Amino acid sequence: MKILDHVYRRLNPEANPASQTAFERSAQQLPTVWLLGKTGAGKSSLIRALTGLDRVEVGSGFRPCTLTAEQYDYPAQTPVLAFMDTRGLAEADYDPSADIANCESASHALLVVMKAEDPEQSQVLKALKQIKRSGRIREALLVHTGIYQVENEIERQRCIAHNQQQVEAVWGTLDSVAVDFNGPDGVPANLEALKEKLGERLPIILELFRNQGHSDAEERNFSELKREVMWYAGAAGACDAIPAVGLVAVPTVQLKMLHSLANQYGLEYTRRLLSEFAAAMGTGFGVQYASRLGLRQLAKLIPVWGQTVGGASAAVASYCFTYALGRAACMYFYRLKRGEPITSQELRERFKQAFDHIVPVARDEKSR
Ligand SMILES: Nc1nc2c(ncn2[C@@H]2O[C@H](COP(=O)(O)OP(=O)(O)OP(=O)(O)O)[C@@H](O)[C@H]2O)c(=O)[nH]1
Ligand SMILES: [Mg+2]
Repeated sequence: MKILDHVYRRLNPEANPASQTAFERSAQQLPTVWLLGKTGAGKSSLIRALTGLDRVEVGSGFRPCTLTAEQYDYPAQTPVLAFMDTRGLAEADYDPSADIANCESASHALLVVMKAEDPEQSQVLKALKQIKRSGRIREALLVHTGIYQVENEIERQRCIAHNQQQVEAVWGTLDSVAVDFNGPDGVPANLEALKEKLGERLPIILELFRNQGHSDAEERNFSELKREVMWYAGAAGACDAIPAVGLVAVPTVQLKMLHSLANQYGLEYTRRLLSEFAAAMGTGFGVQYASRLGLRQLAKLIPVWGQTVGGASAAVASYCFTYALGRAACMYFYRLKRGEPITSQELRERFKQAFDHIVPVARDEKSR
């Protein structure tokens, strides 16, 4: 019995516009890093330091999001995260309400970016006051940039403390991190601390940008594809928010993902390949999957592996399921390509591990 295969076989991804809607919906609700800071504060430098990409690569042709901000999607082709870069701050009458509204539809973190050497922050403080008053943005972090541009250490600490006080006078106590994107000897300083603090607010940051050691070649291979798998997972999670398409769209998204992954492992994507993967995942897997799918209750898939992700929404379950399926598929394709055997148990363990691993990110993504 290869029910997973049967489910997929009935679907033709090319002929199914539902999944297109899901990708669009997902792209509109990306977790968002909101950068608030004066011209020259280091907002673009921060995006570059995190992503390791230059401005163009982060998101060529930024998406217009509000009148006063530019949005860069990351990665550009398979976006899972957005950076909203304020540009209206230079205007004396910057009104952050449109930017606040933009952040409300997605999980987000507000980063207040200030050059340590620059005490003139009146526009930023004015905007912060309004944001505070709105009561809608809670997750915030103050980033002191260019700290080594102030050479004297005592002076440096004084500058940082001054900006910190100015901000706290408006916002209240606020966590902060002091960095330099071009520190001593041209090496960035405190980038890891920035990632950790940002990751506390948006778990996806750690998933995307933390330096992760890979124990073997298979994991390294997957890490190259992880962002793409997350992109498909995001689309699958978005399906549930679109009435009447979730049932068809979720497996369609997964099918597209398997197709793309197989190709990237140098395998020809055929029905047979799919059947064999489904068989390798194991009969129980397929049966559970198909029956639950019929109920449109993907969330109920979770107890299949004996876990309790209390209160997980269908969107979270679809996200995690798709991610874990992609992870397991990569392992399968890797072994297949090398002519090495793989057991159902190995695959399922990989699936379960990936599922558990991605829950915090899925919650973050789908917490609105
Ligand atoms: N040494 C040092 N230079 C920095 C740092 N951050 C930014 N800069 C420099 O400051 C200048 C402005 O930085 P950007 O990142 O472009 O600033 P921005 O906030 O994006 O500015 P706008 O796009 O004009 O709003 C650039 O020349 C950067 O190289 C830092 O941490 N250390
Ligand atoms: Mg910039």
